[in-house]
Amino acid sequence: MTDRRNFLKASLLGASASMLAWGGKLAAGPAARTSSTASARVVSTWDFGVAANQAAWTILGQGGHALDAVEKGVQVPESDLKNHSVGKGGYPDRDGHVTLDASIMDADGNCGAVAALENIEHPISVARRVMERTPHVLLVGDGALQFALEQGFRRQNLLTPEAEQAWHEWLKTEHYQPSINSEVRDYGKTGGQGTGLPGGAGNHDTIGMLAIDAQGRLAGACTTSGMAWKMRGRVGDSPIIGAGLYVDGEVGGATSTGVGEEVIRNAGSFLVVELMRQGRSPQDACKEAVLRIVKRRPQESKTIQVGFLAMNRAGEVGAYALQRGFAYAVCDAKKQDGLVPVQSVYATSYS
Ligand code: SD4
Repeated sequence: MTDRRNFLKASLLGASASMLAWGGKLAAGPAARTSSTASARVVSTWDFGVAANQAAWTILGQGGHALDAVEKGVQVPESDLKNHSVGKGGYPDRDGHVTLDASIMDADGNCGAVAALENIEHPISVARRVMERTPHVLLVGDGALQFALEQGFRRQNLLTPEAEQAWHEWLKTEHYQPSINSEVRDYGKTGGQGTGLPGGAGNHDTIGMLAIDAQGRLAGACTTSGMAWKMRGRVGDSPIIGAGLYVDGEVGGATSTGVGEEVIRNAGSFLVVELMRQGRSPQDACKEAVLRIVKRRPQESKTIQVGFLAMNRAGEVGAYALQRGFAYAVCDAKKQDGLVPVQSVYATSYS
């Protein structure tokens, strides 16, 4: 109960909110679960995860499957034109193409992903079709688009006038510098930079979501348009199973956000899950994975953001980041709009 009270406090995101992991176990262990939704929970990255979680909860709250919940949840930012780089409305690569990466995974090792997919609003749903209707795990580029169209997805232009204008601004400098916490630039009070500089603020967003349903089934999803102004053909961590997302029903799940190259280098989400398998708490496991990035790239790690979010099979949640300003959203039967600030290696505030 103490943990629960601490969480509720933290979720208010007041100036003094302590940066806690949500350590409360769910009502019943996986073996003893009933179909009560008291044992369901969904978590996701960044402030915009709150709305995504609530969409996921429309499924979890009715005893639905975690896999359906994460797919439905992350479709919210994929369709949000204000979110400049998950799905539609995302900022393009340096040649003006909006290219999307997404992955989805369940507790039994079933997974599917798409990378560098263009002109489809919901890459997460295409990823799920790859998982369920092909013998493969990852489809990329034109092949992914061809598959999506065959599956009945509608082809559409994802480059909004606003994103196109931002791209033209960027072309004036063509400076590629991922900016820290651009994900929350529109949420200035919680750590966004909001500088509006070309090549600076607003050049990456990702949502990673993990859910456990009333029957103790875990699933995860991750979707993004990756780093804005990236090279054509660049693929980040989000569609790479083990990097941007990993789920193992015996242990738990993990997902990541930030500069994907550093996550791929360390097989980040797989590492977090393996550390939890060895007995680490979700928070400790995320911290260790972040510290690996620092160890490998001590200088660069000061200038970029990477955050991990994890949930074990008991429903305990933890996260850790390189820089301040990362937060995760939590939704369960008791509270639908939790938002928890995350501890970081570096204390510099980028707000
Ligand atoms: C990528 N990890 O493509 C993604 C970007 C991201 O928050 O997470 N931004 O590297």
